[in-house]
Amino acid sequence: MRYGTFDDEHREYVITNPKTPVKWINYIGTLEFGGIVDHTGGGIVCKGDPALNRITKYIPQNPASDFKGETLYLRLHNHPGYKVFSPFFVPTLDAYDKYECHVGLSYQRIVSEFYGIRTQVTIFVPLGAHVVVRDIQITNISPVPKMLDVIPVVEYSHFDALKQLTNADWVPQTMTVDAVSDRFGHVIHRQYAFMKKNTAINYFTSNYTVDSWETDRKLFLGDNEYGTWKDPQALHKVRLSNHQARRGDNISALLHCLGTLQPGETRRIVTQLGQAQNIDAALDSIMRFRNPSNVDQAFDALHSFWDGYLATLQAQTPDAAFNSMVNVHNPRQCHTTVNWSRDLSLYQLGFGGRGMGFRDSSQDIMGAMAHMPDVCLALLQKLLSVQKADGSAMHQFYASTMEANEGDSREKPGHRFYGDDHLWVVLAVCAYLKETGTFDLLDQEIPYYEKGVPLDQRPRGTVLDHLERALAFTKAQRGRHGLPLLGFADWNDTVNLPGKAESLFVANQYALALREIIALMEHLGRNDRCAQYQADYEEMREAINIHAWDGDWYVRYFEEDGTPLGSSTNEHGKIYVNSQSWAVLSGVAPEERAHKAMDSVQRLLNTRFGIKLSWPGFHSFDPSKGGITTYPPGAKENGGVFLHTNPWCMIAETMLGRGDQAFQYYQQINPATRNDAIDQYECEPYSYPQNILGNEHPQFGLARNSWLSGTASWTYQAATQYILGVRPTYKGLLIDPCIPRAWKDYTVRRQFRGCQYVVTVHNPKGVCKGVRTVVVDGAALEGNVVPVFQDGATHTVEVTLEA
Ligand code: IFM
Repeated sequence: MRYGTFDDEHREYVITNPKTPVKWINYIGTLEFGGIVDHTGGGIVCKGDPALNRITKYIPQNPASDFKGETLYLRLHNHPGYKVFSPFFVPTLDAYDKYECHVGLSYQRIVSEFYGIRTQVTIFVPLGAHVVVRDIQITNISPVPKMLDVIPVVEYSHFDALKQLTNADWVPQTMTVDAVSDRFGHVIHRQYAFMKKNTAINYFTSNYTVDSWETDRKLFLGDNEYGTWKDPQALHKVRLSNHQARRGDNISALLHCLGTLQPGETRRIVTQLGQAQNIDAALDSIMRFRNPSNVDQAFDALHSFWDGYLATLQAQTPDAAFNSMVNVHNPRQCHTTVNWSRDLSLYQLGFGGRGMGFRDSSQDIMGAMAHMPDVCLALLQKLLSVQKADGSAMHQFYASTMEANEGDSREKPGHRFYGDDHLWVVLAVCAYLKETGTFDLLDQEIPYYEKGVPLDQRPRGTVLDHLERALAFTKAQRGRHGLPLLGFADWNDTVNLPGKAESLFVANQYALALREIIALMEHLGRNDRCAQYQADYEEMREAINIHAWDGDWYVRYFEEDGTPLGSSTNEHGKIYVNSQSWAVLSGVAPEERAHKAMDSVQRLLNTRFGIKLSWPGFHSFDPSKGGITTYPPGAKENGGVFLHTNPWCMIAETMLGRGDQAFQYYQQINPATRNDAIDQYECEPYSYPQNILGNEHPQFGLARNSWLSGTASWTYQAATQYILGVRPTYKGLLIDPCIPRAWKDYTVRRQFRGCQYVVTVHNPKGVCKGVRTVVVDGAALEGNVVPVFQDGATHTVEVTLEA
């Protein structure tokens, strides 16, 4: 426990040593208003769009010891002079007696003790509000009276986050802060960029008397900015300058003089950093959160939101780390990915390059839909609206404008599509229908995307039409073996083969999408549509098995001339994991090949930090292969442990009945089990990262790009639907566990279509898979699909396994 521990009772991770190997972050609010807060109190805040409406300036590449975005200083009157320190450790780096950062569900609470002063700061965005509240409680825990001042500080970004970094004249010329007093005498800083003055202002205020304030960084740090954030010179003067910045690097620093705190005495100050059209528009909100009891209520409401969100599924298994992830941190990360897609993290910096990814968000939805179906439906509808009339999809879009683009495929003439994007939405819609049973969605009309054409003039189609066009697009785009074309890339963005290369990932994904549509049509009694799709499925299965079986595994790609990639005949990239796992997921691999392929994954790709994406890595740049060869061997897609692919192997193993193997794959990427190697791993132990360096790299085991990864959704699906085996179907809740033999029993409480199912699984014979009996509310059930009850009641489901 070098840096912290899980506190499952409070659904927190508690960091107890601030010198983590990299900043460990948490999310507050949503994309509508919110951002990230690191474990030393720094934060990126934005409203609606981190690229075009950013509020705080946070430059992640600067050293961990630096001030970033927001902080808090305290100063003790030492007579003469002051002892200035930050209860967040950064940026003053004083020795602490206690430091805890409670990484909570949409809140960060930093509790520290320095110089006999205990400070607790709770940082959150109240539900639906456009303000970050910092609830600061300061207690004198020493035996003597202490005279104390409190100075919260924010540094603003230009609203255009990229401009802030690329133009050091225009940006500071436009930035302004002025100070106003409301009718209660409270100071409010109004910060804006000149051109936005009449449409949006940022404000910073508190509920305590402000002695004096500063808005210009240069004056705050002092000495022509040769002063530092570690020891700002302004804080050694009795008062701040009350200067209203008309240009420059804008900050808000508010000096509150608390006077003398007697031993045991506590004071509470609430700061607010918000955005509104003007101060008048913000006043109601400002007044509301000036009142600490409203802050308490808002915090309780946030708690209740998470109670509801997490109540959708709670499991008790014999494995504590599994329980911790499945009950709290994994579904929480799914919520985060639905909100932020791949836009804003400490690694994906929200400067406008990405926005919402079509394939990413389609998959994110699949992890969170049981917990927040309405939010997921709204996102699904947005995704369908950036699908094109030919069935393919735009690669990414910006949620604030709904403007979409083709991603990197724009760069290659003749490749203006990704082989996989559109097929993800087929899987997402089918998953949504299984979860909610709202089949009328299929008849809803949604426009197809056409750049430059007004929304009401775009061609439209029903959701079912969208799905069918997606399948038709892939069917029409096939290469020399009858396998789907890769386009610019498939799920693996970095293999960019010229010409009409074929993708085995897309082939299997297409086959799985066909299976899903067939099951849907059967369920709806539209058997007329099934025969053709069944024939398409058989055709694809045959093509894959005839052309792509390499002897011990499936190849991954065919170049235009028919040369395989991902074959034992290749020098680099002999085997890729996705063509193995997906051949099982799609049902394409016959049993013997399925076992062989997954055994090859185990033998050639597995490491103690997870399964590698491919092996061996490329050793030098080769433009004919694409982005994969820009990484050294073992990094990212070039043979790294690309975590997103691991849950697909877990699912494949459960489909083969190999529960021990599935669970081993689960455990070896569970960040909650990383304490043994945390200095090697470096990232947060409470969220899945995107990538870990593979064993061809000298820094094997180093994780990066935490939080915004498809790993969250798929690991959650693998754990809940395939290992615990509680899986929504059109007809009801399928119970089909595949667990480690050692698990004797476990319970899952699952809300599904308005009812609560309490599923208890008994495993008296120590098997991995095989349901012998299911008893629902005391009566034996035929089969293992628990029907949909319409009564809103709680139903008990007793399951016994036997091979
Ligand atoms: O699948 C992609 C994802 O869409 C973005 N990050 C990288 C993944 C693998 O290339």
